[in-house]
Amino acid sequence: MQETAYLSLGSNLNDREAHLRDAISRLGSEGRVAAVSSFYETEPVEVTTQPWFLNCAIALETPKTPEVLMASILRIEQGMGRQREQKKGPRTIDIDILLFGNAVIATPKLTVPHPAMQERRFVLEPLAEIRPEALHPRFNKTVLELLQALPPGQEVRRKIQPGISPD
Ligand code: PH2
Ligand code: MG
Ligand code: MG
Repeated sequence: MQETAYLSLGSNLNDREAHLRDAISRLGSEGRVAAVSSFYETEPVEVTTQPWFLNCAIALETPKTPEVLMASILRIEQGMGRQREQKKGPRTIDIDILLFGNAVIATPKLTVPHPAMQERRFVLEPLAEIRPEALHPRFNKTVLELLQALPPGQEVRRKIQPGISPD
């Protein structure tokens, strides 16, 4: 069985665009990359004293379970040289599972939907570009509704058309 997972990707070290492209290409081994948003220049939130991020969202159709996909994501992050020094600090690549079909998961290793996605413009804007009608199964709200409910703030600028077409 195939499910559609929505992932958020972010980088704020060195060649951020190359890191996003590399991660998207590696994620292609975990399923079919069905949509890729534009790349957005985004103000750092939570840990605000770090460089601006490049963020995007993708849709991945995958036969894997959420747990197996999460393990693959950790491997990809490690393979791309991610160091875990400061929590929420600068990173070559961060890949987060936002939604996985209608799954609601709360285990020590994995929380789906992503517990902070509803607060983050850098997540919701790219995701609304590719799938505004995707449903958040805990809140029963669409991604577009969550985006429209955000308070003002958190600068997010659409920057690069990735030019990656789904296959
Ligand atoms: N990721 C964080 C914390 N803050 N800010 C932006 N703009 N983009 C991110 O990807 C990001 C962040 C923790 O994962
Ligand atoms: Mg993250
Ligand atoms: Mg992460």
